[in-house]
Amino acid sequence: MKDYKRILVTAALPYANGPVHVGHLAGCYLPADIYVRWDRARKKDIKFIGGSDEHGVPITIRAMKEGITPQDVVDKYHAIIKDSFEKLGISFDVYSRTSNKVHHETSADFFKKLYDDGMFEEKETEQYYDEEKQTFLADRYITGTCPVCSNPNAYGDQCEKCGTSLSPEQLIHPRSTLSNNPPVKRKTKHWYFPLNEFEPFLNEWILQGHTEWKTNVFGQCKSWLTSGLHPRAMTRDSQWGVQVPLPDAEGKVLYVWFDAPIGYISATKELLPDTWQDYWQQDDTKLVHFIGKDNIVFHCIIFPSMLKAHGKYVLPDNVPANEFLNLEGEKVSTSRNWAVWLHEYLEDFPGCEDVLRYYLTTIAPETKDSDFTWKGFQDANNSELVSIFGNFINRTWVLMHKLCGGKVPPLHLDAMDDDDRNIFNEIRATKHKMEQLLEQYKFRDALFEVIDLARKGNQYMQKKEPWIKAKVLGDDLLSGKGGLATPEQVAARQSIDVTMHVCLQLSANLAIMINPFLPGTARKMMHMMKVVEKMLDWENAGKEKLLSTGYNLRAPELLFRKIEDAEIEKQIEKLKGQSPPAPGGGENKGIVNVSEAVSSPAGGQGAVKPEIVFDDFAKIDLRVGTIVTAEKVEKADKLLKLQVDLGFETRTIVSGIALHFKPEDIVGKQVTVVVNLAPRKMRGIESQGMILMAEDASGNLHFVNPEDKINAGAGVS
Ligand code: B3M
Ligand code: ZN
Repeated sequence: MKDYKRILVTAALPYANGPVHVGHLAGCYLPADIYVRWDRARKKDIKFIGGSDEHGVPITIRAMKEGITPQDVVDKYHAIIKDSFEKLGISFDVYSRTSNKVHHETSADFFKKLYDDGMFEEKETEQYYDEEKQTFLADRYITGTCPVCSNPNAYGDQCEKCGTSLSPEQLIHPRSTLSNNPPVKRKTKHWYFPLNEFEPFLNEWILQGHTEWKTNVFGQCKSWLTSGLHPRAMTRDSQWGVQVPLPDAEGKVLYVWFDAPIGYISATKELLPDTWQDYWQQDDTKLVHFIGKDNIVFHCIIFPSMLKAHGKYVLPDNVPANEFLNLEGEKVSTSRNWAVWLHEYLEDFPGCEDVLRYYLTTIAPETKDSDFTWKGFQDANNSELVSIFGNFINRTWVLMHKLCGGKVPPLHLDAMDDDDRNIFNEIRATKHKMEQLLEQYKFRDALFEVIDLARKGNQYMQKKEPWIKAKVLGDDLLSGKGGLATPEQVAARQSIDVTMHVCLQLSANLAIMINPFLPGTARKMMHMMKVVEKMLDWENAGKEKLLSTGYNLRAPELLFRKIEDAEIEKQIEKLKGQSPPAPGGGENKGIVNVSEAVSSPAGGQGAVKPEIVFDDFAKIDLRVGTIVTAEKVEKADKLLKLQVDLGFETRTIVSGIALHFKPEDIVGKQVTVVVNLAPRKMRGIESQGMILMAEDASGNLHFVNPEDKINAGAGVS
């Protein structure tokens, strides 16, 4: 691994045309913040860059609709977004905005440098124009009839009914969504960036040089590069944005995806006017972009090509993009208001900022889309934060006050047994595992390790039962009145001391380990321990003597409170009131159809099932897996129990194929698996997915698999 001197972390700049929701937080801000907090605790030279993306068509449209200026729109939402991030502890070193002067200058200069180097091709093309609104129309703002499926409301870039990607010219009877008039064609000139010329560089840099990138990111890059890149217009006709810095460019602005990533550079300049170049132009900087999956092409292909073309800049070391977070089984949709907005959450659950951070990290869509449910949120709080982590800390503090006079008791080495020593081993092992996971951007698993350690703390305390030992001593001896007379009393005293000492050192370690994830909780613990922030330095993790013997500790504070059913029901009601879950609503017929097709194959002779829309199909997550073990299920002649390696994890799948295959014949075979099917118990075994099979005319089953062996986990679409 390269030895970096400094780290620069960026998180995607959210569009300031609306507030941010839980999907944004889970997708990139939270993982970025955890990573940054961990690096700060490791004393790395690290800067965390963020800001609002304040240009682009959606902002001008919103302004037009509301009869206000684009500046009004972005002022309003920038403030709301910034406030939500601050309250949730997203610890940017700078949270800037692309309407700032420094950004306009920086991005105009960047464009000018590429222009002067002869990088752009100037081309005149015809584009749709709305005469009434006097504006060129972005593809999304033109609707018309889909040439493929005749849906009358297809967009200029895609038909949402049949999923076909379109260009506005393909629409039958196009209309402007702004005025509802048919648009006219107008000639317009733009500057094109020759992305195609960067293919050799990208092929080498990504496909050969960054095979360690997350599979979802690497896979998307590969597919873009395989399909071939084309020149892209880097300017637009608009009044809102960064003016194109050329004499003959009246009414032209930089394309929002040209200027937005440069926003990372301008924000760094704002933060470090004198030293920003160290972070952007020195080879020993590790640049990491945290983003959601819809931004992969911009951060892995387009922006790096721009940086390369410019010549002076470092390229990202990694782009750990997340997949999407759904809400109660449906895609988050801001236009349909199907979302949990952060500013509303903060109002509804004051003091529960860390609970949201916790739940979102445990369900982080790191390898595949995941689902936010209010019930899941409540469970994560009540049965993990309250019952495991909070419970351990609380018991430790209460008992320490009750049995040890509020002081850290001594550790009697001779009185220690394997259980006591084992806790220290567990602490060190957890630290080590966390480091490996965090280094690989596996935040969910790293957090699991912390909770697991707290769970072990509870088990340890339960086994040691210091409260039972206390009975041997009685109140007077416990409080130090009178000497310990019998060997039994001495042993009891020592056992209590050791247990509580171990639990306290474990608590201090837990504070360090939870800190990157739940900083508010770590602060409360610091207060209870009466320690300074320095104790939370990562180098202290794993140490056995963080709190000195005899040190007086404060009274316990409740770290987490229970979340009641009524609070959850209120949120679910609120969500229901916001919008119907999906166009057409209700059950997802697509999945039902597939599962029926597989469990009772039709052999190809059956009637074609009713039509589904692309969205239904897109919900099914299909992956290639490799069967690693196979065995018969007792008392079930048709079932085989399989372990299937899916790349990101190995799952147990029960499949009704035992009459067709011998277990030993199918180990090593590749199969296609529906990985997001709700788990189902069969003969007491939970089946976590379903294998696709094809049935031929004679009723024989065949696996559906790739022609050549490929990596487990590969997506099928
Ligand atoms: N504003 C898109 C988004 O919020 C865009 C990201 C810019 S990052 C430079 O998804
Ligand atoms: Zn269509």
